[in-house]
Amino acid sequence: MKVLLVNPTGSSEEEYGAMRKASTELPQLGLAAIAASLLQNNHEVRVIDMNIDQHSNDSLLGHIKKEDYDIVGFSIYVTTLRRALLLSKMVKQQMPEKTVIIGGPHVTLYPDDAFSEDVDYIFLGEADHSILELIEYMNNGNGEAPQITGLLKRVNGEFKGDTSTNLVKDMNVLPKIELDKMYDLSRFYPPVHIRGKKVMNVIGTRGCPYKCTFCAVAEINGVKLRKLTPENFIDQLEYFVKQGYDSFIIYDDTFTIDRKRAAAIAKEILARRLNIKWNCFTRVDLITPELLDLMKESGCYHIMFGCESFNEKTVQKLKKGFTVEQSYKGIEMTNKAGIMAASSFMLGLPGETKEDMLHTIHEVCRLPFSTALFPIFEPYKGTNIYDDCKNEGKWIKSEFKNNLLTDQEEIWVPDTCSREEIEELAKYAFQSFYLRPGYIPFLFKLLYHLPASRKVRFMNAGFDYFFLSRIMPKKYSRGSRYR
Ligand code: B12
Ligand code: SF4
Repeated sequence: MKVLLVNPTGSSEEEYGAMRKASTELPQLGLAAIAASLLQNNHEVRVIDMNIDQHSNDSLLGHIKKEDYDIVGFSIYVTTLRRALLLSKMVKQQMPEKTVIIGGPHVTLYPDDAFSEDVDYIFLGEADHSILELIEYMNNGNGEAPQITGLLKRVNGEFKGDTSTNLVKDMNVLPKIELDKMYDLSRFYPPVHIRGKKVMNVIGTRGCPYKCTFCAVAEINGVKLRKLTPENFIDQLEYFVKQGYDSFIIYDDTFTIDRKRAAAIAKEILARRLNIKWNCFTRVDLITPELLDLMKESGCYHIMFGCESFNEKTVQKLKKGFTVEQSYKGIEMTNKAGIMAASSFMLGLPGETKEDMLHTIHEVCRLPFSTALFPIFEPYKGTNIYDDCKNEGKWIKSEFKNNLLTDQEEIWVPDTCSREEIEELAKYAFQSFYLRPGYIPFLFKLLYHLPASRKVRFMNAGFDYFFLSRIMPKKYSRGSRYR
């Protein structure tokens, strides 16, 4: 079969607005995993990232016609749902014989959002194996509803099949993801602040046992942690090192969740003399000084935490499973180990007053963070907090949007303050953090390690964001990801 897999992102401008020069585009690993399974089984596959490959909706349609794919698949995040459904409609209108399939985190949580006459199959959960089962089913004559875990088929206008979420039992049996066989890797670009000349993203675990109320990972990838062995994980890194990559973003939700494994990975990086730089995401309560030292020695220079707030009642309400005190300690420990600490802080959470948010912002500015993000909270369907939001705020029509690409007109606002106030606080937080004199040493450190081309991008992005977006707010809007 000839299969096209599409990441239907908007352009950098749509998604990042004034921050587009600081934008990131790295290979989407979900599609890459499916492509790897297909390639291993001798199917023809092409993966398109609409932003990177610079495809408009029409040019994508032209490409599908020209290449005559049998199956066209779209990966859906909450932000890309609307575009994926529009593209499905365009495909079906012009080429009804094509099989349109849909999968990804958002439809795993909310399959009904993709119940459309333009979609033939919906995959719930991880499709590494089930994509092959679908092809076998299609080759075998396409009966009523397939008996494949997590696969729904449109039959007479209704979706039928198995509604459970498909989770791969053992990541180690999956084929190696040879990204260079699927994408033109030279066209991707990493976040501006990442060290190293050539940067690649990798993932070595799936699932998370924690129950943070705003997060959907447990729903999407399950509560059971599945992991590549340190050897298999390092093989993945080494594959790229041999191609000249010297820097990695490890996208595991919580890299140090298994501290023994994290230490084994660091040791293996040193043993194989990979000489790389890397950064990861983890929790403040899952690090120790010894582990951090080892990570630093093996090239880790930056860790992204999710402290979320410096108000104890909020952190407990979010069921983060740690205390504010542990956040303070974790940040101190990370800095002591010589690793830069970054964190995200959501503004406009249910129950948080303006004073609570100001307290968090002032604490963030006081502490040694190299990067701080202040996204405006949005309740996503499928998370526990979504229910809290019904009692502690309301959805209103507003000139502010949730996500540019979802076209969702209503936004959620807490009872405690207005959206205008939260927008103001978000601006205030960014300015207070990045434009204070105390940030200068961090800025120099960040810039010092960047290759020249990215230094220019970094400075450009800052200028657009802090200056041009103020004097020309229409032209330099903040985009869907940095609202
Ligand atoms: C890495 C990551 C990113 C990276 C992606 C970059 C990249 N190039 O990889 C970045 C930082 C850019 C990002 C951005 C965003 N992300 Co994000 N991200 C993740 C993260 C941590 C890992 C995703 C991943 O690579 N998983 C590993 C792969 C193998 O799994 P997968 O992608 O789920 O793919 C499997 C299945 O879903 C399925 N599948 C996927 N696509 C398709 C397509 C077809 C046709 C089929 C059949 C199957 C299928 O099969 C795959 C293989 O098993 C997840 C958390 C998580 N653990 O899922 C959040 C997560 C997916 N992100 C999330 C969100 C909300 C966002 C943003 C909207 C945040 C924001 N406001 O800016 C943006 C949206 C980006 C966009 N363009 O749409 C949410 C999604 C919730 C939702 N309802 O959609 C998650 C679940 C985190 C959370 N807090 O709950 N993200
Ligand atoms: S926020 Fe992180 S630790 Fe919490 S459930 Fe999500 S992935 Fe797990």
